[in-house]
Amino acid sequence: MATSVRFWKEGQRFLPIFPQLCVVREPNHCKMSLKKLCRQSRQSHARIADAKDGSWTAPGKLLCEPGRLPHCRGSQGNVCRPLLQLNTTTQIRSICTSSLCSSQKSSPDPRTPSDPFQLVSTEMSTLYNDIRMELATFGSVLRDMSHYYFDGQGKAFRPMVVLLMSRACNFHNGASENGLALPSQRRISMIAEMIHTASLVHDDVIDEADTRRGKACVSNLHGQRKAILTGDYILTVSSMALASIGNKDVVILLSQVIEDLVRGEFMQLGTKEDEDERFAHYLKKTFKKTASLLAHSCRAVAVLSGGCKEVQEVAYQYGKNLGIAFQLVDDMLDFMSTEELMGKPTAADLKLGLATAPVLFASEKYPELNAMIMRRFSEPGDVELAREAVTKTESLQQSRILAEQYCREAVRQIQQLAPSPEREALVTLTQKVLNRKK
Ligand code: GRG
Repeated sequence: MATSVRFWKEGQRFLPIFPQLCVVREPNHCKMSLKKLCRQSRQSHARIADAKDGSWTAPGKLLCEPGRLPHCRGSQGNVCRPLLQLNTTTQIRSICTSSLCSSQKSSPDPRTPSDPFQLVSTEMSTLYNDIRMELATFGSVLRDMSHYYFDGQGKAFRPMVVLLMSRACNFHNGASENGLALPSQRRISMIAEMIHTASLVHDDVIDEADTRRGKACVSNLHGQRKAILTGDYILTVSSMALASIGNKDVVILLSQVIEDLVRGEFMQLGTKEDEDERFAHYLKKTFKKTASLLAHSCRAVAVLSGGCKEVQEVAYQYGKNLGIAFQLVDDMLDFMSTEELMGKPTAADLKLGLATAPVLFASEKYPELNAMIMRRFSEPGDVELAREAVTKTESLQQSRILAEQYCREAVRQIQQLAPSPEREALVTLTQKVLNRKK
């Protein structure tokens, strides 16, 4: 294994990868092998988990166990303690452990399942129908085109996260009497799926894709011009649904997502000349293209639950870290999975000129990849050589370790909320993201 992962060195290259490390700049981390760091941290994490183990105080009490947020009083937010800060080497190492489950010591409610899909299945069952009703229009072509992807064939990952987060925050804040998401929060889950779908429609135009979810994509069936308008239409209807919630803060949060999506797509069109800046550029792009939607939607439902700033931040950080992990796994699957499983061509990123995490890791060992990255794998043989380099190195494992780091941070964040089946489901979801095959 290429044990010495160079981005551990001080400076531009590693700080944005593990933002938590920014607070310390511990010189001993320089050039420390990822394996060694993970081994050491596993031990220290076990100690931290032991120390943090304790019972959750009943709703209404302001004090809670170390590392967990007290309940918020409405949206004033002045009773919450600041989030646990990562200030020491031990704490930093604690987020680098390999076992996600080890941090789940505050026992989940054993009576209720923490299966993410099952928990919100009732609320999800009518989601696509409700979205199709929003998109109802007199023009039958536009209606059919905009309904095309709301057929229950997608993973519906984003609405599921949003609904679970809504319920976890509501429980923490005592904001819902029936344990379900509030109507406004459910609307955010619909809006998140609509924004996601609009971006897929546009993405397929930009990438000149043929298939998506195992069927011909909209632009393939109806041409690029109508596909662009369909994406615009879905986006517009989602914006109207957003405005109808009547909360200015939430409108600002979800509008930021749209800006991020466009900026992220723009960033993907360019390549950083400076090798040291490439990983940071890739992760920033990943946040904007994929994680921003989850992060801001999660914050929006925390706002709607009356969560104080700290709870909002927990929700945002969970969505952000889970979203980055989701994209890292997506980028790995592009090298590992099959078209049949994914419902879209694999090995596609290199052909589109994109250098994702596996290639960036492989370039540590094969510096000749850097020239190919710069010319976006445009010369004959580039794609094949890059694929070979990824196979020959441990770059896929390194990408997975990175995804695990983000999932671990997502878990650490969400565990600051009061324990509930939904909170446990959000923890379970991090493992599902890591182990997904499509
Ligand atoms: C129109 C809002 C808007 C944006 C235009 C084209 C563009 C700017 C952004 C592209 C964003 C994009 C497509 C990011 C990819 C995110 C991603 C990993 C998609 C795959 O998500 P899955 O696997 O898909 O959840 P399913 O099919 O299950 O929904």
